[in-house]
Amino acid sequence: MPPRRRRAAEGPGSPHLGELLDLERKLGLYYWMRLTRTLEERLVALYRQTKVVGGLFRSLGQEADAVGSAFALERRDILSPLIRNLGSMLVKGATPLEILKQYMARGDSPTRGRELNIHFGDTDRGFIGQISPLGDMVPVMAGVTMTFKMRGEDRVGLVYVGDGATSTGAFHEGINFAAVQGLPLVVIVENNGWAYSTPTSKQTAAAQFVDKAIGYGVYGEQVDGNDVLAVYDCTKRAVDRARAGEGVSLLEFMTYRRKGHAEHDNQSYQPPAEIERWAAENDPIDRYVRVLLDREKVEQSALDAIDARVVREVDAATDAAEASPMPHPHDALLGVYADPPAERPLWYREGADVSGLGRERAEGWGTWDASKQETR
Ligand SMILES: Cc1ncc(C[n+]2csc(CCOP(=O)(O)OP(=O)(O)O)c2C)c(N)n1
Repeated sequence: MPPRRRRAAEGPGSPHLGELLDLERKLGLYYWMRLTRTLEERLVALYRQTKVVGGLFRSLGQEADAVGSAFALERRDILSPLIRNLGSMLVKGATPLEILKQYMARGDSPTRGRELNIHFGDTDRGFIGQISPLGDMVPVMAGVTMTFKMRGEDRVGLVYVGDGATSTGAFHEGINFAAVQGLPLVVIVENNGWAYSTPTSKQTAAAQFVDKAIGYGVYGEQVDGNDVLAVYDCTKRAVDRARAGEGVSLLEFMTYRRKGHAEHDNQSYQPPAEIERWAAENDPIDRYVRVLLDREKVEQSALDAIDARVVREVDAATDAAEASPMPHPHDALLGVYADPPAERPLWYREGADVSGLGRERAEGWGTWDASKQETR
């Protein structure tokens, strides 16, 4: 089956699932995109104050891709995010406070300062902890969705890969296996033009990533990744197909990485005019604001109220994160050795009071209650 390129190819009979969303959900999409951007901007300020430990990864210009796709999932579905999918994790229930504590390596962050940035997961909320090796989460998600199929669970998996990750063996093995097994998996290739300093033209000889769907025998679709309603529409269709037992989809989101690989990268290899053009003409939030104001007839004051709410939430989370403690050195041992020890403690543990730590997970972590969330 030839991959579909864009919405127009569907014909008049096919409704646009994004446009069909009610206004509350459309405003929800705006909230999540604005929250993603504001939270990342706050992290940049903290990074410059040397309060962030390790690297800082931006998704500037890719907020629609992350938010619109995660929005197409149900609570019971599982997604596997990457460093540019902060928005996906927020939609799935990760909180700004957790993100800030992670980036600042605080002792009561989800990983207790033992991992950094957005490298953490919670299967209860439906996002898996990410790892750095590119493409490796595709076979992992093939395994996750295989369990859904074997147990007869009505659940779908979604995995993100960058254009660079498509060049790995793991990507190929994972998507091929999932395709052959007919697993309920959506594979999203975020084509943002660059993989570190490698442009897409040096990544693949294929004209477009969506063409790879033909080789794997799966459904494929390419979409404007900076149009949040189109992203939702395309992802929802793939999710519905997966849920209906129609197997794997490969979706290519056309977007652009407006910042360097991470905050330390000065992007000297990216043509400045290219970055400026995407910022001026194709910012996903600017574009969506125009849709809400002009087509949906939303009042500017309604958007201002969402912006103010986002700033309040990020301010409160920043204060709480800054007030939280750095990890206790003994935390590094928690969950590594049996407690109480089966053997006499190692010399450096003797006399150490780790009893107060008690739990493998930090206080409040893993106790998130989906039913109490206001939005989504
Ligand atoms: C197998 C593997 N090779 C190399 C790297 C180093 N590396 C980390 S991110 C990155 C670029 C990723 O580009 P892409 O997959 O397009 O995602 P993007 O950063 O553009 O979102 C590279 C080469 C890695 N993490 N794993």
